[in-house]
Amino acid sequence: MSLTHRDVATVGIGGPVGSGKTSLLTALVPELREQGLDVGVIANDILTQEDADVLRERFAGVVPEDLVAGVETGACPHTGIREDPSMNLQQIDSFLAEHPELDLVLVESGGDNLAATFNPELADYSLYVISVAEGEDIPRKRGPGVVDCDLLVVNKTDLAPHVGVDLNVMERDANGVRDGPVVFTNCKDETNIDEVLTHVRDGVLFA
Ligand SMILES: Nc1nc2c(ncn2[C@@H]2O[C@H](COP(=O)(O)OP(=O)(O)OP(=O)(O)O)[C@@H](O)[C@H]2O)c(=O)[nH]1
Ligand SMILES: [Mg+2]
Repeated sequence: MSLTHRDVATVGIGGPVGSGKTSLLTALVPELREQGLDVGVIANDILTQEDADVLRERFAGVVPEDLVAGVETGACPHTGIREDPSMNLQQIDSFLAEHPELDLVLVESGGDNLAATFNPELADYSLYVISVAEGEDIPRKRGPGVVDCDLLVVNKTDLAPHVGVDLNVMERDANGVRDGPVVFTNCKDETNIDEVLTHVRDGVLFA
């Protein structure tokens, strides 16, 4: 397996289906570009290029088209980021062959359950995105994604009043099951995206 991805910093973004991983990328990437960083993006999907197509369109004029790629992982989405990340590593190698100037590659995992974590060969820094709409109790369930990631993102805070979720309880529980940082975001109006950005920059680029 090639290890040329070690020449570029990598960030993994995991989390359950629909929690807001692609939306978070949509908010983060233009900010990273504005800060002068050359960024590539990989979207893992089970059987389609759906997220990659969406992101390529959203990043038109911001990220070169050939630096947004889809990886189709097949039936078991966490295999492609954990047990056998070779498809993702090959994609990073392809990026670097054409764009050796790359500073950072962000890898979105296909939506999965609470167990998906990134192989350290693939991600130097990992984010796990859950949403308040999945229920207040998600942090308490101690899924490895929630517990072991470098940064836990609790997204869709705007929906909390509509789904009967107390954000203070989620914050207390999240901090109770993990030592690392937790950021509450709303990707719709970009609340606290700057905080996520600071954690990513500190965690992976200035580590
Ligand atoms: N209200 C609200 N909706 C959000 C927020 N973030 C994302 N969404 C919506 O939630 C839906 C799913 O968002 P995505 O970003 O596609 O989620 P994902 O985790 O990438 O989904 P998969 O890749 O399919 O697992 C979309 O309709 C988004 O517009 C948020 O902060 N607030
Ligand atoms: Mg997505």
